[in-house]
Amino acid sequence: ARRLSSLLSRSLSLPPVYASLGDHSLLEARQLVSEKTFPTLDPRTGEVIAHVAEGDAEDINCAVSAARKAFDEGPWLKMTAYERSRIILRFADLLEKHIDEIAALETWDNGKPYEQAAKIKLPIIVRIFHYYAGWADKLHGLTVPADGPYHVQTLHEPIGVAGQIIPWNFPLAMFAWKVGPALACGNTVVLKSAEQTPLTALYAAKLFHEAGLPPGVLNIVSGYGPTAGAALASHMDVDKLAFTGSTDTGKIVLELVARSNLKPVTLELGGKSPFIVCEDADIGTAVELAHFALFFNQGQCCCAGSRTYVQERVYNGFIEKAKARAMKRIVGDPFKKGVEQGPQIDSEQFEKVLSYVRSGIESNATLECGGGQLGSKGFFIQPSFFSNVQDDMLIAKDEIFGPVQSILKFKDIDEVIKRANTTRYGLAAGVFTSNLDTANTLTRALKAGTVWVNCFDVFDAAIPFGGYKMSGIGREKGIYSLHNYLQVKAVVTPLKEPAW
Ligand code: TXE
Repeated sequence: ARRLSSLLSRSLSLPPVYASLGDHSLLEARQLVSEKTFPTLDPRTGEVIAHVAEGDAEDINCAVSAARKAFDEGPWLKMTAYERSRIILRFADLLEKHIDEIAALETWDNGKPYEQAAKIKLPIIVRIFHYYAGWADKLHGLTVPADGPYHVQTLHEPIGVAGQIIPWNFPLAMFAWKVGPALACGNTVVLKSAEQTPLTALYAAKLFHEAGLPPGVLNIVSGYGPTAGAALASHMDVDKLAFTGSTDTGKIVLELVARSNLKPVTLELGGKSPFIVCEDADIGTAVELAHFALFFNQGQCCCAGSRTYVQERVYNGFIEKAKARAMKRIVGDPFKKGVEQGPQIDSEQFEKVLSYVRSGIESNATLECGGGQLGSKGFFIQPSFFSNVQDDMLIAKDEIFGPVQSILKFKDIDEVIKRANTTRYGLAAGVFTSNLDTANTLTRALKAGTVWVNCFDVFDAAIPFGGYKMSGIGREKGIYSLHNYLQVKAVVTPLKEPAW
């Protein structure tokens, strides 16, 4: 309690629009622009944690000009890549040192279980920054064997000012996936956090400042999508935009980009990922991982395994075990030890999830357990479980983004491939089988950016992540994300003497 109350006072004193102090300080700029604030709520109770200053279009302008100045005038780009790498490493070390506080802040603002945040999520985030720090001094172009007497080389250059818009389901992980590669490649950043979860990005920016990041290199704007987010997406002086959020908002962002300066865009959007359990799978493991694939993070995962397809011979046994597992799920205060599931993020998401439960019941799927609010305070939902789900039901087509598992029956592999691919999404898929040929057939046939075989939600800094179809454009993490933040310049020089 003592630690939390000290955190509270510190979070209240965090600057609303944070840039490193110095010549380009946005702290001064902010006095001139938006003086509005918005509350960020504790999803356990719906009560206000803190009032955070609300950045709007003018604040975005200030942040972009600070980032532009830092990019054009240095010292960020004038540093050696090794020096930039050292700053990112120092930040990662500070993050590691403050894991307990940051995990507490993340739980408080977002509702995810503290144990999961501190022991699993934060160490992965630290690892992401270590990974990208390692890349900073290894980004080089090629020499190209072109026809004719020319020396041809490619230079890999940072793009410039990167605009980044992130969601609330994994606030600091999304910060890491975006800020890590952008800084490693030498860009400067303006990041708009989600209005539901502004706190950890501000805290992280403070640690970046402590790590020695020069003024103006990383600018965090807390604020709403249609104001601050839209201003960032349509800004003429932003050179690249990365967005994670809903498919509908992704379309709006793409339109704003098209109407402004055609900055390159990466989008990481929604999903309705199939989780396929074949009759020869280890059913015990499949039950546990299907449960994890759907319920992890309160079901608020873009890659949640939200269509569990089970082969008919093992269907009844699977239902029995999976239902028992869902009923055993421990839901409660996410700060309590052993709690597996906290509250949904806010009342809007809470209502959305419950309306999908009603839709499942109305369309005659069988609600095996759950289906309602848990307790009377905050946004807690009972782990909910539907059997007899058909492909054309809304609960099998839309992204519910909550703790609602849907089980569908299938006969054979060809059929399940067709059904699994009949969706506008293509983010991820899970395949459970002990037969290598079946695994190979499925992994090649499924239209998804990630296929996990006999495992799920394995996130590693080096593994690329992104979607087919309406789940997005481009890939984040791994070497693939570096391409998002680099320009390739071809340099062609005549050779006096032919080289041959
Ligand atoms: O998302 P939005 P919301 C899905 C999930 C969820 C639904 C709605 O199904 O139920 O989206 O959630 C910013 N211009 N995902 O409404 O609107 C916004 O401020 C520029 C999946 O929270 O997409 C926030 O920072 N930006 C997803 C970010 O976009 C705008 C994670 C995401 O908000 C904007 C979250 C605008 N006009 C929700 N409007 C995933 N892929 O993991 C909003 N934003």
